[in-house]
Amino acid sequence: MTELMKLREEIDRIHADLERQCAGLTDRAALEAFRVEFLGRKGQIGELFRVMGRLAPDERAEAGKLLNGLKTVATAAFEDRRNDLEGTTLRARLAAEKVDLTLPGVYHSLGHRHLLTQVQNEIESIFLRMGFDVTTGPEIESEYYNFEALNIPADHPARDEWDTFYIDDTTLLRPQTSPVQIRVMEQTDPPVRIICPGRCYRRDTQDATHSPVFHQVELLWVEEGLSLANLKYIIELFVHEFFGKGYQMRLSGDFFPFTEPSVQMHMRADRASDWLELGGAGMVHPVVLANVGYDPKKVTGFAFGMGIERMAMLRYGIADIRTFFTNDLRFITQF
Ligand code: 2NL
Repeated sequence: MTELMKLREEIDRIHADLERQCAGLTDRAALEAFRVEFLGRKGQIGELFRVMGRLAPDERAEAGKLLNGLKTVATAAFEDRRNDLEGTTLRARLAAEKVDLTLPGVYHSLGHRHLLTQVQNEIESIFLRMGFDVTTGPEIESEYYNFEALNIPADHPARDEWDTFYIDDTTLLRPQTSPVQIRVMEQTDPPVRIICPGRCYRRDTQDATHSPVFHQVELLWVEEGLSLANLKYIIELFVHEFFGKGYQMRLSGDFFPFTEPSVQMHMRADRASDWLELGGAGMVHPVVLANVGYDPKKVTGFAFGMGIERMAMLRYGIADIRTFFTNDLRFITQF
């Protein structure tokens, strides 16, 4: 048997062997071992190329063709198997990582602002759009800013201890935000156009409409030539912005020591019969203007005050003011 014949037999054997082995490969490590075994530099096919040296020159061309053919077959078998295995791996991964888009989502509970804060922010933005500044001031106040400056004499019932929490003889928790306006006017020349939202305190017995802690927004506009008509226009604008167009408003007489004349503000849904109280208002009393150094003959102003809880209760039909402060999530999460 010639060397070439032996080579042919060897090629056939290796060919059969590699096809059989290749079909049984099931993972990357085995595939790599296969590559080294047959196609590596010292692999079975590589070794056969060394036989070439022992062949007669006229046999070498054919031997080369046969060996190259074997190498091509082995390479193709290796690559096919590799592609197969990678496809299987990919399919397995796709199956394992499949996302079922029809499953219900995971609920993440997000916090949000308390209804009172939402309502206060909304009231602020309505008046900011009208050109008012938002100002705040201390909750612990002196009798002067809270009462004297506001023309509330010492014997006025509002000064009574029963209404106000006193810290000492002349210091108290503010029962309204008016002292903020006094402080602003003391430091600013007219025109003044501000709203003062904030927490207030009163020694009321708690019930559905009274809380010892509550929130108020007061508005103040002082400038030359303002009248009650301007006040009425601003309130009406606010009612339409905050509650909606389908509401009417009405002013009726009242008394406050710090305004003259003083009025009560009411609103009513177009089709309703009951008037709902919004708060009080009036033209700033000349004595108050003089107390902050303004000339009451030159400038006039108007002011009003309303409860933020009350605005929220009217808009959302909330029956009890205490629900704002008990932090029951069944209430809070509704808004
Ligand atoms: C109410 C009534 C009111 C004012 C507040 C005010 C402030 C200054 C001068 C004059 Cl600095 N007035 N504020 C005026 C009228 C009524 O509040 O029922 N509040 C809930």
